[in-house]
Amino acid sequence: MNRREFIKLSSLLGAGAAVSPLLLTGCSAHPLPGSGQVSRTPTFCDMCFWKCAGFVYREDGEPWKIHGNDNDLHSEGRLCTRGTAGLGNYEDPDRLQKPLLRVTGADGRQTFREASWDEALDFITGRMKSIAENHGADRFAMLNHGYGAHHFSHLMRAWGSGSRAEPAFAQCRGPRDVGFKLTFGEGLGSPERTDMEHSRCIVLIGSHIGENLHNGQVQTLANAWRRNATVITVDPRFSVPAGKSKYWLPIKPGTDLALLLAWMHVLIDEGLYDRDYVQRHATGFEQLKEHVARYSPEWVYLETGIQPELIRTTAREMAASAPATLIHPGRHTVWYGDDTQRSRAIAILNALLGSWGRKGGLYIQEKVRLPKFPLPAYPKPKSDFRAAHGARYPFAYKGVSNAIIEASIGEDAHYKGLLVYGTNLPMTIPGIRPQLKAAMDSLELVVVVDTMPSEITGYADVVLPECTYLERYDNLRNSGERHPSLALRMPVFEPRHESKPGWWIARELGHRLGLQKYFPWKDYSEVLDWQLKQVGSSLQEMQKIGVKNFPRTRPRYFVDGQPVQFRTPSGRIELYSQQLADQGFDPMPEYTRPQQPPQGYYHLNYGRMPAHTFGKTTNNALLFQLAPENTLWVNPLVASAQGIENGEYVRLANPDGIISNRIRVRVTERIRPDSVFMAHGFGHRSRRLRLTHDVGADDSELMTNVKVDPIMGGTGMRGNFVTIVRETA
Ligand SMILES: Nc1nc2c(c(=O)[nH]1)N[C@H]1C(S)=C(S)[C@@H](COP(=O)(O)OP(=O)(O)OC[C@H]3O[C@@H](n4cnc5c(=O)[nH]c(N)nc54)[C@H](O)[C@@H]3O)O[C@H]1N2
Ligand SMILES: Nc1nc2c(c(=O)[nH]1)N[C@H]1C(S)=C(S)[C@@H](COP(=O)(O)OP(=O)(O)OC[C@H]3O[C@@H](n4cnc5c(=O)[nH]c(N)nc54)[C@H](O)[C@@H]3O)O[C@H]1N2
Ligand code: SF4
Ligand SMILES: [Mo]
Repeated sequence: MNRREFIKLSSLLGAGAAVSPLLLTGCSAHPLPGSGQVSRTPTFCDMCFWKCAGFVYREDGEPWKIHGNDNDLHSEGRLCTRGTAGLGNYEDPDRLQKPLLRVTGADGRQTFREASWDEALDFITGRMKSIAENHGADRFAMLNHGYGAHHFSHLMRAWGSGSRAEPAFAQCRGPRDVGFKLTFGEGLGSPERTDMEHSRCIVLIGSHIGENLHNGQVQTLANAWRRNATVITVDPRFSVPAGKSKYWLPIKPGTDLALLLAWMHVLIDEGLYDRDYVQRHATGFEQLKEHVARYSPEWVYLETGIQPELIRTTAREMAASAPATLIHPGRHTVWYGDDTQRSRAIAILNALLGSWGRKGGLYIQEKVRLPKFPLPAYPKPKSDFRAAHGARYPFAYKGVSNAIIEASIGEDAHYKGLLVYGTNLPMTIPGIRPQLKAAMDSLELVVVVDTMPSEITGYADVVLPECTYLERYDNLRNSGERHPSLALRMPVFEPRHESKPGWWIARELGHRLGLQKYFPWKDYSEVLDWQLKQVGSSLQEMQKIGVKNFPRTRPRYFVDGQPVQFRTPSGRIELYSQQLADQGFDPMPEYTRPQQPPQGYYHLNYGRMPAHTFGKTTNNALLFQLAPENTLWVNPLVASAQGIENGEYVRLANPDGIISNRIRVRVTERIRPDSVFMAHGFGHRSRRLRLTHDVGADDSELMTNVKVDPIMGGTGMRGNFVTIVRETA
């Protein structure tokens, strides 16, 4: 067993004096800004996962600004605050600079020392080979997030590993996509196929768009408001979109499924559903009708706190605008453990309104048909991500990150090695810290590829510094969208320090593992140029324009009179799911009452703030200036009962005895008295993140009551309760 200590990142070498990072814009060396030679280089943004395209402008080679690309329909030529602050990531003085290797010092304490790339890569491939010989190549898994990960998934597949997982599934949109796949045979994609630009009625269930800043989505919602579309927001908190909505339904936390069933009840009871669409495309209507009969608005009122008349009025509003009515599927959908079923209910409601495949509802996405660079086929792995959870979670069609960590613990563990790319697991997977520590003790190799000294690096044997998105080529952006388009990410600057692009790291590892035939390029630009030439463009052209739009080849909506084949077993929309029934799950969503907070405790509610993406931008100097810390939203009734002042610092404690960092109170009517709210991504413990270290509180460490979705393994995060601890008390 390799007992590994968690390496406190303060012990990293080269810490140096705490310099305050310069703000970039306008701080370059020019005596007269504006007098130099201006050039621009295309990129697409990596500050979040929306991938807006833009240009980076330089003056005499010095960074100047990032601006949207007017040809980009993803972003309509506009970047959000985080996107324009991308240079702050590039210039961050706390970036990882050199490969680091775990060593045990003379005093017996473990620490990192700097290593050359050759030494670090040889060390990794040496261990990978011994794991492959002793156990099999399939026993090396990868946990990843972010676009650049594709270089490493290629490496893993070439090596014979089939186990990869990203938090985007079991910590984010997995339940939603599984629920929609079970119903319509397809998920939602990213960007989501929501046709808000044409919707006449939009229902947001906990989607706090406006705080959740996915660029194109915010713009289409704003346009819907301009067109006077009816917006109905269901949120226990008076969120930004709630404030602009015609109806705000301040629902009791965790009871959304009851409301969704009551809406179905009203649509069917009053004959307001799209009878023709349902007859033509769906199966199981009679069973659904019988199922929802007992969910009357009067009964559901007692669960949700939403008045029966308001439930009826909003259902009628939805029907009046259908099929241009969108019940938004949400994105971060791991809430209470019944999340696939809640997402199924959202899918079914969309089906009753006839909005899937219809203008103003959910459109049909289209990508560019971009040929893959010709390479030999991958070997078939001996096992894949399902080995991590076995027969549990039968509908997990992608890797379950938490299950992979659990399957890395102990001498008999399935996994023997782990590569972590671009995901800060201790803050990302709720309640995972004890398992992460235990996995570290068992695994023979832990490699972390990151740009920053995030908490996860403290668990590694080897830390590899990747350069930022502004210093590298990645694959072309080719997302399913309203309009097919390609976008280019290319190096604007040379990689700083000794950081390297992901494609280079993957190729170097591949060559050392004898996988040369999977990495025949010298530079990744060769791959992009080859692909672009297959679709009538070239790297040279894209380096000038950044984005190329292509015409659609298929209609965006169903065509009247033409039959539709859904990718479900029945070929129809499945209101009743035989697939779920066969696995012992409810074939139609059932409501169960959520756990209530114990006396003196509150629901721990959390979400996004516009200025940051999780914890990955909080150390960015430009964004830190805008929003240095998160705050704790507390209802005035709670504040006065506990004598808490607006602006004072408190801590939160959970029933398992975890106590948070300090967090500043914001007393506001916008939160219910049974809940408190904070933005996720703060309370970093890594001292090497010098700006953001110890600032604000971390929601994830308080999440020890994880509600696992038995259908697909998602980690429900909303069943956690906290009490407020005053510093002065
Ligand atoms: N408690 C709690 N947990 C959550 C959520 C929540 O709201 N609350 N939200 C969930 C959701 S919706 C999601 S999608 C996930 C997100 O989970 P993650 O994607 O893990 O999010 P971050 O914490 O921002 O971690 C990103 C990591 O990638 C690194 N990184 C940034 N850029 C690069 C790069 O170019 N290359 C490499 N190699 N690394 C890079 C950062 O330094 C950081 O370590 O979290 C989930 N977990
Ligand atoms: N600025 C910014 N934007 C982002 C991100 C970011 O990090 N920063 N991350 C992106 C990612 S990966 C994701 S997944 C999305 C997530 O964004 P969304 O999918 O929109 O949001 P959630 O985090 O699920 O939901 C947060 C909202 O749910 C409400 N809520 C809490 N409990 C309940 C409940 O029981 N019922 C109902 N109806 N509502 C409830 C909260 O009050 C809050 O308003 O945001 C994306 N956009
Ligand atoms: S929404 Fe903002 S942060 Fe996300 S990709 Fe677009 S510009 Fe970048
Ligand atoms: Mo997410």
